[in-house]
Amino acid sequence: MDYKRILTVQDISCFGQCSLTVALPILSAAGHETCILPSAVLSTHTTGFSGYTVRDLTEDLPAIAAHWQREGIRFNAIYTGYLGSGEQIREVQEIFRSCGAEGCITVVDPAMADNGKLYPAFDAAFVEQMKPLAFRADVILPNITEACLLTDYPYRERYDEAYINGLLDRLQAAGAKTVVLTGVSYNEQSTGVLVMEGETRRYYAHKRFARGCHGTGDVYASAFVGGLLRGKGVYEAARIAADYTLRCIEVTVPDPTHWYGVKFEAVLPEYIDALN
Ligand code: PXL
Repeated sequence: MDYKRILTVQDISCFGQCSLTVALPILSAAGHETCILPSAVLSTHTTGFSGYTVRDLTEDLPAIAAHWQREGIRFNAIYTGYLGSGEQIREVQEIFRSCGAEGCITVVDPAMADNGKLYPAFDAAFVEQMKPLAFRADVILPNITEACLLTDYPYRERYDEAYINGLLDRLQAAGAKTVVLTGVSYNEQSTGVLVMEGETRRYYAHKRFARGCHGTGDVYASAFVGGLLRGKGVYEAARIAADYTLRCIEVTVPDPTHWYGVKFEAVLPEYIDALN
C-alpha cells in the first residue's frame, strides 16, 4: 500500500466530534501519515452550544508553513475544512503553493453552512473569500447550501434533477473541476452524493434518516480523502465515504443524548474493510 502524507487544515473543537478530532483518526485509519494545521482552538463547535471559547491561530500559520519549507516538508495532499477567517483562507492558498509535493491533490470542504444557513461565525464577506480557494482546488465537497452560496444560486429545500444540474453547471462555470455534492435527496426515503468529474455526472443514493447529525460533513470529507489517497477513483471514494457516514448515523441515532456529533469510532473497522 502506498503511504501518503496528508496535511489537513481545520479547527480543533475540543469537544463535539468534528473537524480535526474526526479527520485525524479517520485519515490515520485509512493508513495515511496525517499532519495537522489547526486553524483555531474552540472549546466546542459552534452549532448547538453557547458561550464557547475561540482562540484564533491565524498568526501562527505563516510561521509553521515557513518552518516546513525550511525543513523540506511537503505533502501529497492538502485537505481543508472549517476555516475561521478570510485571512486564514488566503494563508491556506499560500500553503497550497508552498507546501505541496509534486502532484499534490488539493481538496476543499467549504465548511461554512448547512440547511440554507451560514454557520454562526460567518458572513457574506467570508463566502466571497471562500470562492477563490474552492475554485482552485482539485476537488470540492460542498453540501447544497454551500454550493449555492459559492455560485449565488437560489437555495431551495425541495428540488429536482434539473435544479441540481443547474447548480453543477454554475459550479463548473465558476471553475470547479471535480465536485462531490453531498446531501442530494430527491425523496423522503433516500439521500446521496452527486459526483461530477469533468463532463461526467453520477449519483449515488442510499437510505435517509429522519434525524440529521452534526459533524457528518467532516466525517464524510475525511473518509472521502482517505479513500481517494488510497487510490480509489472519485466515485468509488465518494461511495465508500457515503456508506461509512450512513453507518455512523445508524449507530448514533438510537442515543438521543448524542446530538452533537456521530459515534464514528465504533464503525471505523467497517470503513477500513471497505478500503481493503
Ligand atoms: O462541522 C463543521 C464545523 C467545524 N468546526 C466548527 C464548527 C463546525 C460547524 O458548526 O462550528 C468550529
